[in-house]
Amino acid sequence: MEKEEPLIYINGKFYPKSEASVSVYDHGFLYGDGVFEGIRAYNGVVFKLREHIERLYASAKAIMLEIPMDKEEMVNAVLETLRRNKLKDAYIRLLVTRGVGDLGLDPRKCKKPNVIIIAEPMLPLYGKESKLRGISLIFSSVRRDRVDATTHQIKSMNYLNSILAKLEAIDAGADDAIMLDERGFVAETTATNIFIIRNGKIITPPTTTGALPGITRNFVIELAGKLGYSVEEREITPFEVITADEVFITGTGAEIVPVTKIAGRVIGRGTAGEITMRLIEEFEREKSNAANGIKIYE
Ligand code: PXG
Repeated sequence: MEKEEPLIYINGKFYPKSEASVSVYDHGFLYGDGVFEGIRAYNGVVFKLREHIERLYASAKAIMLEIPMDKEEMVNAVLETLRRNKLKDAYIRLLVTRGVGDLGLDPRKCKKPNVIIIAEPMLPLYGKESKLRGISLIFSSVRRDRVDATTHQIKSMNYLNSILAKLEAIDAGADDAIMLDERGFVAETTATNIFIIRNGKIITPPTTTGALPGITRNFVIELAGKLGYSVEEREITPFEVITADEVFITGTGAEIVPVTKIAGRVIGRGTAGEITMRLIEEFEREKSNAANGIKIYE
């Protein structure tokens, strides 16, 4: 028997993957004019779904895109997509594009945003062994977009800034890249937030560097508190990263991943650090806890 195709949500209807498409006149395609979320479900619980929906609507507000449904309807659309695909563990991509317009960039020509929800079984982003061995980063020469420009505080469909940095990382043979703000302070990586540990203190850059207010980042701050660590949000220099005892990154796809090499320098002892491991263990325990998300099936 052939494997069933995933069903994709587009504007309230479900289409098999091979038939799920949007117009080449959609300004999401023509201009990257839209917003998105990457979300995960663990064992029947959509992790921090309400927080993701809140951030989606905040991003939409920032680009003056009116989402044609309310937040509760959006929560239900995500849950329904997971049910239709009979998924308990999944990666969910939720997009709202400006919609179909003409070839000019005037958003007023786009009368109806497109709402798209894709849900698929999750493939681990960095693989299991990277959780123990750690990954390598470089410092990208591509600066994070300015907070008074196309800031990554908006989770928009324009990721060229990150992609340019990712290309640099690939070219250098590293797993990913740290992006600095225009002043030279550490912001985040191409698609994750970054934390460093120095003398038992956990530190992460503020979103004023242009870093996305990551949902995993917030959760890690919460978990650290439970484990008795406080997290300081302050500006971090490249020097402080290189000479840190431990470094790790956080994101929906990545979860928590130790960083053991940066720009050729070995971090700490070159393996996942002790506090990082404790946070990973706590994250593993908590990620499918119904208190941290919304149940798909009752
Ligand atoms: N910074 C940027 C620029 C991001 O795009 C994060 C940080 C981490 O945020 P969350 O809320 O996921 O903790 C992101 C996340 C993925 C994926 O599969 C994630 C993002 C974009 C594309 C894929 O993890 N954004």
